[in-house]
Amino acid sequence: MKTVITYGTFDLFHVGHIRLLKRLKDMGGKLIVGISSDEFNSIKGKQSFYSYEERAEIVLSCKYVDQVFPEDDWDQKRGDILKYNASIFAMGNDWQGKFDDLAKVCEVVYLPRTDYISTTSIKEKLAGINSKDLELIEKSMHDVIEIVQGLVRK
Ligand code: C2G
Repeated sequence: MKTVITYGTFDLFHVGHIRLLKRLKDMGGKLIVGISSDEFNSIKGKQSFYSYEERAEIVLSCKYVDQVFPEDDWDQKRGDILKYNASIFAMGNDWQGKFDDLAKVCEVVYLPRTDYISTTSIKEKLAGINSKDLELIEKSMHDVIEIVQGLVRK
């Protein structure tokens, strides 16, 4: 039985997350997951729909997951690996190469992502708008604000 450790926000839990967690569970037998805290998400530039507590409860309810804990910063992984005696650190391959330094303390594995789904794409579909259109709208709004402010100053 090997302990596998992974990290993520896991917001709007979807099949991409589940398929990764299943593969990780199959790799070692025991799977522990660092769930990004709301504060750490801010550092990552992410605004999750669900709170840390809700995301942790959802991921822990997944049959492939044995334990969850908070991920509060980029630099805790090495300590966590030693603390939980993890043999394998694994992430989806959108992180390919980013954590190779952890090979000093455990095996590092990157697995193929499930390509067609992401939390961002879910949010965009539900909002009925894509990120490019949203950027255009936001830029137009900033332009209008500048024009109005110019008029007010005259
Ligand atoms: N993932 C996946 N397939 C998807 C979406 C995500 O395999 N369609 C994987 C990611 O590669 C990651 C994990 O699911 O390994 C969690 O993804 P996110 O919740 O987006 O987490 P992220 O923002 O990548 O945070 O310190 C590491 C960070 O906390 C990772």
